[in-house]
Formats: sequence, C-alpha cells, structure tokens
Amino acid sequence: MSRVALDEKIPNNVNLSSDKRLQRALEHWQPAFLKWWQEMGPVGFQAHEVYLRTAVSVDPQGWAQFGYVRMPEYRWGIFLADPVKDRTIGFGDDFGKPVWQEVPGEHRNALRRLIVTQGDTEPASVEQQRHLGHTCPSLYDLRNLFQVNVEEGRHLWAMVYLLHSYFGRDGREEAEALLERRSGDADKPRILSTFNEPCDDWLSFYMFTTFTDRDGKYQLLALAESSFDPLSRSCRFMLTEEAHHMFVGETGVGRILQRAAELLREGKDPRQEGAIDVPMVQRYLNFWFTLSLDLFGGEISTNAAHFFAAGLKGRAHEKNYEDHVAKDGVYVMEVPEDGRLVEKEIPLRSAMNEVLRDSYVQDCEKVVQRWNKHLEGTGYQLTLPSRRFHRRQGAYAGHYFDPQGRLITQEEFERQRDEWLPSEADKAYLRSIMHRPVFTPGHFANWIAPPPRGIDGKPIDFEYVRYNEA
Ligand code: BYC
Ligand code: FE
Ligand code: FE
Repeated sequence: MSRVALDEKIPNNVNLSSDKRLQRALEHWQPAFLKWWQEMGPVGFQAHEVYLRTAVSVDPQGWAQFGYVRMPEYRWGIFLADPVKDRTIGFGDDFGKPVWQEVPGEHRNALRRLIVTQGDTEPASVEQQRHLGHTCPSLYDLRNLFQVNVEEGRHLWAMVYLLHSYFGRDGREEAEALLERRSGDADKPRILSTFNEPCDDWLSFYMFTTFTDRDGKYQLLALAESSFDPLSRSCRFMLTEEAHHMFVGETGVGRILQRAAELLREGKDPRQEGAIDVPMVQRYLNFWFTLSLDLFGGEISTNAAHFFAAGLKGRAHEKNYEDHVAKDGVYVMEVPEDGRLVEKEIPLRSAMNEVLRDSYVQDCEKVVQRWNKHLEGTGYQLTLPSRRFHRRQGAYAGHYFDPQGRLITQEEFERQRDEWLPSEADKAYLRSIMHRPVFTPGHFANWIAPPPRGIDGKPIDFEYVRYNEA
C-alpha cells in the first residue's frame, strides 16, 4: 500500500522528493494554479471553512478523510492507483506485450493530446460552476458543489503531473496553457464544446454532474486501459472520486423530482408552488445529455481507430470484450445522407467513439429508470432522447432530428425547440426561484427535497460550510 508524503508541499504517492527537477517544476506550477483558483474558482467562498473529503492515500481507508478546510488550503495532491504486477497491453496491435512506463516516441504527440484534452475539462468545469454558491439550495448542497470543484482541481493536478514528468518542455508549456484557457472565452476557449457552455443554475449543475461527469467516467475508463501505465494508474484513482460527482448529480435531480411528485400527489401544480415541473426537468435532461454525447467525438473517427490500434485508448472494461484486436469487425450505424438515414458498415476500430458512447448511453438509461421511481403514480416519466437529437459534433451535427431520432426540417425543429430544450422562459423561471441562497443548517429551498442522510454520517442539519474569522 502506498502511503502519501503529507509532510511535503505537494501530497503525493509518486515519491516526488526523489526527483528534484520534477518537484521544482511542480512547485513552480503550484502558485500559478492557486492564482487560477483564486481568480476562477468558486466566487465568494474562498475564506469559508468547508467540510471536505481529502485523499491522503489511495487505500480504501485513506482516500476519504473528512474535515473543515478553506478551499485554497485544500491539499491537492498527486495519486496514482497501485501498480498491477506484470500488466500487459490489453488491446490493439501490441496486445499482450508489456505496458509502457515511459512514452514511446512514436506516440508522444497523440498521448500528449489525450492528456491535455482530459486535463482541460477539469478546470473548465470549475469555471462553469463558479457562481453557483450564491444560489445554493442548502449548506449540504453547497458543500457537495465545493467537493466536486476541489476534486476537479485535483484531476487537473493528475494530468499536469503526467505532462511534467513525461513530456519535458512541451509538457510544461501545456500545463501552463491549461491555466490560461477559459470556459466560454471568445479568444481562448476550453478545448471541448460542452465545457464552454454556461452552467449557472442548480438544475443544470445536477444534470452536468449526472451526464457530463459520467462522460468523464467513460473517458477515464477508456484511458485506464491505456498501455501508458502512468496514465492508466492516474485514471483509475480519478474514477474513485468521480463516483461522488455522479452521486451529487443523480440524487440532486432525484430530490427535485421527489419534490415535484409530492406536490403532484397532493393535486398541486409544482410551478404554482415555486418548485420545478417534470417537463422542465426533461428539457434540461435533453440538453445536457446531448451535449455530453458530443464529448465522445465523431461516430466515425480515424483518430479513435489510431488510438485503439496503438493501444493508447481502449474501450470501457476492455476485459469484457472477446476480441481485443478488433481488426476485422464492423459496426452498423445509421448516418444522414441526401436527406435520409442510411445504414452503413463502419470498420470497428473507426467506430470506437461510438462503442464507448454505447456503454455510456446504457449507463444513462439506468439513471433515468431510477429517477422514474420518484415519479410513480404522477403520470409523468422521463426518457433519454435519441442520440441523434441536438448534436453539434459528429455525423448528426448540422442535421435536425426530433427527440425520437426522426430526421426533420430546420423549421420543424425551430417550431418545437422550446418544448424540447430549455427556453428563455425556463431560465428566467429558474432564476426567479433560485435567486436567494439557503444558508441555514438543515433548511432546504422549496424546489428540492432534503436528502435522506448527510455526508460522512453527519446529520442533515450539520454546518457543512461555515464562516470563521481567520
Ligand atoms: N468539442 O475524430 P474525432 C471529464 C474534435 S469529461 C470540440 O471525431 P476524437 C469531466 C477533435 O478534437 C472527459 N471538438 O474525435 C467531466 C478533432 O479535432 P482535430 C474528458 C471536438 O479525436 C465533468 C475533431 O473534432 N476526457 O473528465 O476521437 C467535469 C475530430 O475528432 C469534440 C476526454 O475527452 C468536442 N466535443 O476526439 C470535469 C478524453 N469532439 O484533430 C471533467 C481525452 C471532437 O480535427 N480525449 N472534437 O483538430 C479524447 O479521448 C478524444 O480526443 C475525444 C474524441 C473524446 C475528444
Ligand atoms: Fe474530473
Ligand atoms: Fe468529475
């Protein structure tokens, strides 16, 4: 079991103090990170004490230590999951050979690009969520928001460690650039589309942590299969933290539905009571689910084929597949051509983005089933829209589909847009019910049910976030 060197400036289980050059490089990057956190992290709560979970080691006991921390003093560290002895390459052309502890020259650019893309999403999400504290529905939810934020900060550290350790000077430059791009900025946007969308109300936050963090789960599962062992081990540890982010999202939406269902069963209209009605929840689901589908890249992708062949990025749970080389298989999908959908056979390796998206969609289906339990007896149910609906990346982008996946005209789409996706009126309504934060311990905004239990065995009315003069 690897213990973490907590006495060091940067907590780590990678024996950082034995590599002075790397340690200096990271200690140089650390103040830049903190400056970024102060400028772009949660607005207005940097001096508050937050009841946070900190990883102090990677074993089951050590990775979840709870206590009050001011966020800028959070101990962002570098943790890799323990190595798997004699691990071999699990897929692609080099199947069965030993994994790499260093970056092979011919894969340097592709690996750097994958790591930078992954790393870029982490600070982006913190930037997207930075104003939410001012409209929180409770201290419990406020604390969960900040837990997600500090851990996304740690995920950035995880990728920066790889860049600094294995990519020399260009790695250090990329690490700096990760602190310079800004979500939604016209000149220096974040790399992937979804991470430039505003996420400034709590329904969006819960949908984001359900669907976009779940994309993170699947991308990390795919990278955890990588032949580049340090990347694999970084991602395996990140996945343990990701589970909580998805919990925050799924239970957040679940509690909104529970509140709506309570009112519906009493014969009341949720909107008349200042709560959120189910059709609106469906529109936000449609929006964030489809934006998250975009994050898997194109349905037909030579990049994906190359990543798979070279052993850089696999499928989720690669061991569950029979054929790890995937050289001969085909994947059948429908793509738009001349105004209609045409069935095409795609070489399996070129369809790897879609294969990963399939695993993701199945997982999302289960979430929706669990949400629908809250709605039993109300006459409402939520559904996932077709993966063709409202896409901005890949084969379906530039075409118009209804939520059932039928090809329609742009006019038809525009006419029904506000029934399918969040409208200006929806956003204004959410602003009106969320304009004031709830800071009293144990109290909850009227639009959301309390959770069944608190965090770390603490009661629901625990003071999860507090202000103490320093
Ligand atoms: N937006 O061959 P294609 C997370 C670009 S989330 C903008 O179709 P490929 C988290 C693409 O770069 C997980 N551009 O796709 C969650 C390429 O550009 P070039 C993040 C896009 O290359 C919540 C071109 O289009 N992890 O952790 O297979 C909170 C054609 O690309 C998009 C990763 O993404 C897009 N959506 O890329 C916090 C893992 N999609 O080459 C954190 C690392 C595609 O023509 N990244 N493009 O200039 C990858 O595995 C892959 O790069 C992609 C798919 C998944 C992005
Ligand atoms: Fe993350
Ligand atoms: Fe996350």
